[in-house]
Amino acid sequence: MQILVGKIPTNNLMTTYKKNNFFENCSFVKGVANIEGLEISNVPEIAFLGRSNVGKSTLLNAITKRSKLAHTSKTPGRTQELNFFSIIIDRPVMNIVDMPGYGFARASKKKIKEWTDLSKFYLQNRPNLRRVFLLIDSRHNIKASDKEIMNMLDECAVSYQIVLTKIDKIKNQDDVILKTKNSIQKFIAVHPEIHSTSSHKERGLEDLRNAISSMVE
Ligand SMILES: Nc1nc2c(ncn2[C@@H]2O[C@H](COP(=O)(O)OP(=O)(O)OP(=O)(O)O)[C@@H](O)[C@H]2O)c(=O)[nH]1
Ligand SMILES: [Mg+2]
Repeated sequence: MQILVGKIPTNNLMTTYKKNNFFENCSFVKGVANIEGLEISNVPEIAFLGRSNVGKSTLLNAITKRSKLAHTSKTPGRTQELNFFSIIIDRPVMNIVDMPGYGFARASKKKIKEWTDLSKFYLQNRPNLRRVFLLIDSRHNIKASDKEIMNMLDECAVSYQIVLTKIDKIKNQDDVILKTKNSIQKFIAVHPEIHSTSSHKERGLEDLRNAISSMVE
């Protein structure tokens, strides 16, 4: 599909993109429910990954300032496909993928296996995937299921970065950041800088926008 194909922009173009409200040019492209539905793309891509209900879809809406772009829900298991979004400024310049969450115990075993297999295949076979933003609920710290994913990303050398979410819910942000820093030390492909964000209170979003948009430079 042509919409997912484009060239990597130069720095000059990037400056133009920033002026043009980069993230506000984001639109939904398609939901992919199985491996056959994945299309090859050479557009720089980033993905939001994390446990169910951690706030992936809400964060996408917050960074794009589009409250209804991705569907969100109080109940875990809202995003059930790999949802592809594209930033188009004359042509596609970046893909953003909102992934289904893991660790959602109430879905059927069959559904969980389908999402896990699709997500794993996607993460392991995506040459244009520049970075995975791995979201961690700041109240819960990094859990065994997150570590499993981090080990897998390490093994297939996919660059990833931790984004703490819902920091409006915690009192001691510095403690949480320190604890998270300690827990990621033995991992390999993880970016050392940790983002801490609140979509609801619009905290940490500009830094995250900068980190994401730097992926196209
Ligand atoms: N307090 C607070 N709540 C948040 C924040 N971000 C998201 N939430 C809430 O967390 C819940 C889950 O948000 P979603 O964005 O749907 O989570 P998700 O990670 O996409 O979940 P799945 O699609 O099920 O994997 C919703 O009730 C959101 O309102 C935040 O910054 N602060
Ligand atoms: Mg979601």
